[in-house]
Amino acid sequence: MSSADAKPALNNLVNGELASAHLYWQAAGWCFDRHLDGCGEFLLAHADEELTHMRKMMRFMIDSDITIRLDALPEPAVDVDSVLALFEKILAHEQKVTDSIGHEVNKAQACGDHSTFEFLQWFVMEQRGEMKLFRDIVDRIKLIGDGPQALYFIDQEVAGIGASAAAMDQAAPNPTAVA
Ligand code: OFO
Repeated sequence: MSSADAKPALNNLVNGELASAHLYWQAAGWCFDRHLDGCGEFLLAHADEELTHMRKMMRFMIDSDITIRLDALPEPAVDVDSVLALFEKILAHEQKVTDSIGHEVNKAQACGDHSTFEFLQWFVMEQRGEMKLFRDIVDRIKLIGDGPQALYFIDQEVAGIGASAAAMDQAAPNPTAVA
Protein backbone atom coordinates (compact mmCIF):
# COMPACT_ATOMS: atom_id res chain seq x y z
CA MET A 1 0.00 0.00 0.00
CA SER A 2 1.43 3.43 -0.92
CA SER A 3 1.43 6.19 1.69
CA ALA A 4 -1.35 7.93 -0.31
CA ASP A 5 -3.51 4.79 0.05
CA ALA A 6 -2.91 4.78 3.81
CA LYS A 7 -4.47 8.24 4.24
CA PRO A 8 -8.23 8.68 4.59
CA ALA A 9 -9.76 9.31 1.16
CA LEU A 10 -12.55 11.79 1.84
CA ASN A 11 -13.13 12.17 -1.91
CA ASN A 12 -14.47 8.61 -1.93
CA LEU A 13 -16.97 9.52 0.75
CA VAL A 14 -18.04 12.74 -1.00
CA ASN A 15 -18.68 10.74 -4.16
CA GLY A 16 -20.55 8.15 -2.10
CA GLU A 17 -22.93 10.76 -0.65
CA LEU A 18 -23.63 12.13 -4.11
CA ALA A 19 -24.23 8.60 -5.43
CA SER A 20 -26.69 8.07 -2.56
CA ALA A 21 -28.68 11.17 -3.57
CA HIS A 22 -28.61 9.98 -7.18
CA LEU A 23 -29.97 6.56 -6.20
CA TYR A 24 -32.72 8.10 -4.03
CA TRP A 25 -33.84 10.43 -6.81
CA GLN A 26 -34.18 7.42 -9.11
CA ALA A 27 -35.92 5.38 -6.41
CA ALA A 28 -38.33 8.30 -5.84
CA GLY A 29 -39.10 8.25 -9.58
CA TRP A 30 -39.82 4.50 -9.35
CA CYS A 31 -42.31 5.21 -6.54
CA PHE A 32 -44.07 8.12 -8.26
CA ASP A 33 -44.48 5.95 -11.38
CA ARG A 34 -46.49 3.54 -9.21
CA HIS A 35 -48.48 6.22 -7.36
CA LEU A 36 -46.58 5.57 -4.13
CA ASP A 37 -46.39 9.28 -3.43
CA GLY A 38 -45.64 8.94 0.29
CA CYS A 39 -42.58 6.79 -0.47
CA GLY A 40 -41.57 9.12 -3.31
CA GLU A 41 -41.69 12.25 -1.14
CA PHE A 42 -39.79 10.47 1.62
CA LEU A 43 -37.03 9.51 -0.85
CA LEU A 44 -36.83 13.01 -2.34
CA ALA A 45 -36.37 14.43 1.16
CA HIS A 46 -33.78 11.78 1.90
CA ALA A 47 -31.84 12.71 -1.24
CA ASP A 48 -31.74 16.31 0.06
CA GLU A 49 -30.29 14.99 3.31
CA GLU A 50 -27.54 13.16 1.40
CA LEU A 51 -26.57 16.45 -0.23
CA THR A 52 -26.21 18.06 3.20
CA HIS A 53 -23.87 15.20 4.15
CA MET A 54 -21.87 15.76 0.99
CA ARG A 55 -21.66 19.47 1.66
CA LYS A 56 -20.57 18.90 5.26
CA MET A 57 -17.75 16.68 4.04
CA MET A 58 -16.72 19.14 1.33
CA ARG A 59 -16.62 21.98 3.89
CA PHE A 60 -14.26 19.94 6.07
CA MET A 61 -12.05 19.24 3.04
CA ILE A 62 -12.00 22.91 2.02
CA ASP A 63 -11.10 23.98 5.55
CA SER A 64 -8.41 21.28 5.71
CA ASP A 65 -6.92 22.24 2.34
CA ILE A 66 -7.79 18.89 0.75
CA THR A 67 -8.49 18.87 -3.00
CA ILE A 68 -12.06 17.93 -3.95
CA ARG A 69 -12.44 15.59 -6.91
CA LEU A 70 -15.84 14.44 -8.12
CA ASP A 71 -16.16 11.24 -10.15
CA ALA A 72 -18.70 10.31 -12.81
CA LEU A 73 -21.84 8.97 -11.20
CA PRO A 74 -22.77 5.31 -11.77
CA GLU A 75 -26.19 4.69 -13.28
CA PRO A 76 -28.61 4.34 -10.36
CA ALA A 77 -30.22 1.14 -11.64
CA VAL A 78 -33.49 0.61 -9.78
CA ASP A 79 -34.35 -2.72 -11.38
CA VAL A 80 -36.76 -4.02 -8.76
CA ASP A 81 -40.29 -5.36 -9.01
CA SER A 82 -41.66 -4.62 -5.55
CA VAL A 83 -41.54 -1.93 -2.91
CA LEU A 84 -39.95 -4.44 -0.53
CA ALA A 85 -37.14 -5.11 -3.03
CA LEU A 86 -36.71 -1.35 -3.48
CA PHE A 87 -36.12 -0.72 0.22
CA GLU A 88 -33.96 -3.83 0.56
CA LYS A 89 -31.80 -2.42 -2.22
CA ILE A 90 -31.60 0.90 -0.38
CA LEU A 91 -30.69 -0.86 2.87
CA ALA A 92 -27.90 -2.73 1.06
CA HIS A 93 -26.70 0.58 -0.38
CA GLU A 94 -26.58 2.16 3.08
CA GLN A 95 -24.61 -0.84 4.34
CA LYS A 96 -22.00 -0.11 1.65
CA VAL A 97 -21.86 3.55 2.73
CA THR A 98 -21.45 2.45 6.35
CA ASP A 99 -18.60 0.13 5.35
CA SER A 100 -16.85 2.88 3.32
CA ILE A 101 -17.02 5.29 6.24
CA GLY A 102 -15.69 2.62 8.61
CA HIS A 103 -12.83 1.97 6.20
CA GLU A 104 -11.80 5.63 6.17
CA VAL A 105 -12.15 5.87 9.97
CA ASN A 106 -9.77 2.92 10.31
CA LYS A 107 -7.28 4.63 8.00
CA ALA A 108 -7.51 7.91 9.91
CA GLN A 109 -6.84 6.06 13.14
CA ALA A 110 -3.99 4.00 11.70
CA CYS A 111 -2.17 7.04 10.34
CA GLY A 112 -2.81 9.24 13.39
CA ASP A 113 -5.00 11.75 11.54
CA HIS A 114 -6.90 12.82 14.65
CA SER A 115 -8.78 15.68 13.03
CA THR A 116 -10.28 13.46 10.31
CA PHE A 117 -10.92 10.70 12.81
CA GLU A 118 -12.92 13.06 15.04
CA PHE A 119 -14.75 14.58 12.09
CA LEU A 120 -15.84 11.17 10.81
CA GLN A 121 -17.39 10.21 14.14
CA TRP A 122 -20.47 12.23 13.21
CA PHE A 123 -20.85 10.12 10.06
CA VAL A 124 -20.41 6.90 12.04
CA MET A 125 -23.40 7.82 14.20
CA GLU A 126 -25.35 9.14 11.22
CA GLN A 127 -24.93 5.79 9.48
CA ARG A 128 -26.15 4.03 12.59
CA GLY A 129 -29.34 6.11 12.25
CA GLU A 130 -29.56 5.45 8.50
CA MET A 131 -29.29 1.70 8.98
CA LYS A 132 -31.97 1.73 11.65
CA LEU A 133 -34.29 3.88 9.55
CA PHE A 134 -34.14 1.62 6.49
CA ARG A 135 -34.18 -1.59 8.55
CA ASP A 136 -37.37 -0.34 10.23
CA ILE A 137 -38.95 0.37 6.85
CA VAL A 138 -38.03 -3.08 5.49
CA ASP A 139 -39.37 -4.74 8.65
CA ARG A 140 -42.61 -2.75 8.48
CA ILE A 141 -43.16 -3.69 4.82
CA LYS A 142 -42.59 -7.36 5.65
CA LEU A 143 -45.11 -7.09 8.47
CA ILE A 144 -47.76 -5.49 6.28
CA GLY A 145 -46.97 -7.67 3.26
CA ASP A 146 -46.43 -6.03 -0.11
CA GLY A 147 -49.34 -7.37 -2.13
CA PRO A 148 -51.43 -4.87 -4.15
CA GLN A 149 -53.92 -4.38 -1.29
CA ALA A 150 -51.13 -3.47 1.10
CA LEU A 151 -49.44 -0.80 -1.01
CA TYR A 152 -51.68 2.00 0.25
CA PHE A 153 -50.81 1.18 3.87
CA ILE A 154 -47.11 0.81 3.11
CA ASP A 155 -47.13 4.20 1.43
CA GLN A 156 -48.70 5.78 4.51
CA GLU A 157 -46.33 3.98 6.89
CA VAL A 158 -43.19 5.10 5.01
CA ALA A 159 -44.47 8.69 4.87
CA GLY A 160 -45.08 8.52 8.64
CA ILE A 161 -41.64 7.03 9.39
CA GLY A 162 -40.05 9.72 7.23
CA ALA A 163 -41.97 12.49 9.02
CA SER A 164 -40.98 11.27 12.49
CA ALA A 165 -37.32 10.82 11.46
CA ALA A 166 -37.30 14.41 10.12
CA ALA A 167 -38.90 15.70 13.35
CA MET A 168 -36.26 13.89 15.43
CA ASP A 169 -33.46 15.37 13.30
CA GLN A 170 -34.88 18.85 13.88
CA ALA A 171 -35.29 18.31 17.61
CA ALA A 172 -31.66 17.18 17.97
CA PRO A 173 -29.52 19.43 15.78
CA ASN A 174 -26.04 18.16 15.09
CA PRO A 175 -23.67 19.79 17.59
CA THR A 176 -20.71 19.34 15.22
CA ALA A 177 -22.44 21.01 12.26
CA VAL A 178 -20.10 23.03 10.09
CA ALA A 179 -21.50 26.45 9.19
FE1 OFO B 1 -25.31 10.04 3.93
O1 OFO B 1 -26.39 8.85 4.79
FE2 OFO B 1 -27.29 7.73 3.62
O2 OFO B 1 -25.97 7.33 2.44
